[in-house]
Amino acid sequence: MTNNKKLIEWVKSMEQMCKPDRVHWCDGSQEENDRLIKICVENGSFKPIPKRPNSYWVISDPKDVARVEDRTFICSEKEEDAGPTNNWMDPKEMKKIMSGLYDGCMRGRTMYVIPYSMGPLGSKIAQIGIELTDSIYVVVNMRIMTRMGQKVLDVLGEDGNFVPCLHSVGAPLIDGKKDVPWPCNTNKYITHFPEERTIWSFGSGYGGNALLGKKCFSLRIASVMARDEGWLAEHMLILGITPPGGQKRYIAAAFPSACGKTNLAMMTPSLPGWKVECVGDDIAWMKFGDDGRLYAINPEYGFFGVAPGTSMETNANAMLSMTENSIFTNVAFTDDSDVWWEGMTDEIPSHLTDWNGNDWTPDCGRKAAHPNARFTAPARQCPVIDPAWEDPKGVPISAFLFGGRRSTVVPLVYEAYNWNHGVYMGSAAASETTAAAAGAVGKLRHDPFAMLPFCGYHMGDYFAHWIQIGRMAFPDRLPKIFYVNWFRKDENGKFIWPGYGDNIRALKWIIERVEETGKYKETPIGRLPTHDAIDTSGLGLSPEICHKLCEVNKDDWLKEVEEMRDYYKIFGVKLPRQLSEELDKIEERLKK
Ligand code: TSX
Ligand code: MN
Repeated sequence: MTNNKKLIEWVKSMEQMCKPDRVHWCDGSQEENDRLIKICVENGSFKPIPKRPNSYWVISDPKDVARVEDRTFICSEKEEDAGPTNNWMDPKEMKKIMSGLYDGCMRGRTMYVIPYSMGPLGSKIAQIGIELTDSIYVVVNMRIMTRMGQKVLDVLGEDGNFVPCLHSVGAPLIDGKKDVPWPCNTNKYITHFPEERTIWSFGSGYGGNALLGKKCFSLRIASVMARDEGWLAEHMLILGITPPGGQKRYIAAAFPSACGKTNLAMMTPSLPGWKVECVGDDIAWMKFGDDGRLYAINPEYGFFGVAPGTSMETNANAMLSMTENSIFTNVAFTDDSDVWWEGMTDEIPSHLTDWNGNDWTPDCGRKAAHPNARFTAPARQCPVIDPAWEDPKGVPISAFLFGGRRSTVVPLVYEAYNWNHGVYMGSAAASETTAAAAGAVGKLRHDPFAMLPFCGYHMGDYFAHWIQIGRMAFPDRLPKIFYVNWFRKDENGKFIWPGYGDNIRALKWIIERVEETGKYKETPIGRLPTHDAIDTSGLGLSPEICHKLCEVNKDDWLKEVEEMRDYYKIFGVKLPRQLSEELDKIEERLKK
C-alpha cells in the first residue's frame, strides 16, 4: 500500500507498456515468499535442497550466465559524459528501441512491484529503489539481497524519492505458449539513464543484469549521485579488524574480479587474538560524518558470491552463511540432493547432475558447475557479520586498500604518501587475467578502482571526484591508502605468499600504519614495510622471499610507469593533472 503519487503513476505507465496479465505489489512477507517459491517448485524451475532448509537449486538458460558488458549502456545526454570505457547511446533513441521491445513483453505473466532499500531502512546514506519485474527468480533473490517490501513503502511515504528500475526477461507467454524453466531473450539491453536516475533492463534473468539494486543502482547510478552530492559509491568490501587488546578499525578494499574479495571480507585470521568481522563483501557507500571522517554502509542485505573455489578451506564463513535460506544458481546437484561445485571438496563426487541438467562424471571433460555459478545468501547468516553492519550511521573507515593479481613487480603491501598519491594507486589498479575470464591468461588488464564496468560516468571525471573528496576533509581525518598484492610468484610459477588467513599479517602492518607505529622505509613508489615489519612468525618463509615481497625493482617500475602513462592516454583531457603529476613524481623518484 502506498500513496506515493509518482510511484503509482510510474507503475501504471509501465503496466500500460509491458501489458502483464496481473500486477502484484510485493509486501516482502514470508508467506508471499513461500507462495512464489511454491510456484517455481511446482513448475520445475526451482528444486528444493532438503539438507539446507528453505534453499533451492536453479539452473539458467545456458546462454544467460553472466553480466553482458557489451550490452550495457550509459545513456547520458552527452556522449562525453559516459566516457571512453562505457557503451553509450542517446537516451531518446535507447528509450525508443526499448519501448518497442517492452511493448507487451509481460503478456501472460505477472508484473511484480519490488520496493527495496539499499542500506538500513531510514539511514541517511541509504536509498530506495522500485524494481518492476516479470521474474519470480528476481523477486526471491531481491528479498535476500535487499531490504524489501511494505516497510520500504512506509519509509518512502507520500512524496519520497526512488530510483525507477524496469526489468523484463523479454519472453511474453502468448497464444497458449508454454513457459520454459528460465525464460530470457537473445536481445539483451542493460541500460542506465544517469540524469533521470532510471534503469531499464531487458532480456536477461541473471544476477547483475536483473537484480537491479546491485551493480546497476548501487554502483552505476549511485556513482553519479555520489559525484553530484559529494559522497562515494564504491566497488569495495568493508571489514572490521580488532587487534588483540587493541582498538577496532574498519577498512574498505577494492579489487578487480578473481582476487578473492569475498574471501578477504570474511577471512579467518591466522594470527592468534586477531579478529576480522564482515560489514559487506561487494559495495560501500560512504559519506562524511559530522566529525569529518568517512562513514560507510553496505547497501546490500546478502551475498551474491561466485560458488566455484569456495570451500571450508578458502572461505569457511561463506560456506556457513549458505546452510539455509539460500539460492544456488548454475551449480551442480549431487545424487544425495545437495549442491556441489569445483573446489568445494577435495573428494570429487563420482556422479552429479551438472549445471545444464545433464549427467556428469569426473572423466566427462566438462565442468559440473558453471565458472560463474552463484550462491545468494542472507548477510545476517554470516558467522562473522559485524555487530555494526546494520548501523544506519555506518562505520568509520580508517584505510582504503586497492589491489590486483600480479605475479611480478608489485610488492605485498605499500602505503601512499598522501591522498592524491593514493588516488593514483586506485587509478593504477590492474590484474593479470585468469582462466576464469575470457581471452589470454596472464595478460595485464587495468581496472581502476575495480570500477571499470561499474562507473556510471566518465572515468576521468570519476578520478577528479576522488581528488575532490580529498579536498573536502582535513587530511588527518581521511583514510590512509594502501596497495596490496597477494599473488606474487617465484621463477617456477609458485605463489610465494600464503594468502588467505595469512593476509592478516599484511593487514596488521596496515593497522600499525593507521596507528602510526608500523615501521616503514620510503621508496619511489610509496612507504614499504621494513624487512622486519611484517609479522611472518611461523610461516617458515626464507629471507629471500621476505625480501622479494618487500622490495622495489627500479627497472621494473620504470617500465610500469611507462605502461601507466600509455594507459592514461585513453582518458584524454579529462585525466586530472594531479594524477599525471603523481606519475611524474614516481618517475623522478625512481630516476634519483
Ligand atoms: O581469495 C584469495 N585470497 C584472499 C583471501 C583472503 N585467493 C583465491 C583467489 C581466487 C578467488 C587466493 N589465491 C589468495 C588470497 O589471498 N592467494 C592465492 C594464491 C595461492 C593459492 C594457493 C596457495 C597459496 C596462494 N597455497 C596452497 O595452495 C597450499
Ligand atoms: Mn563485485
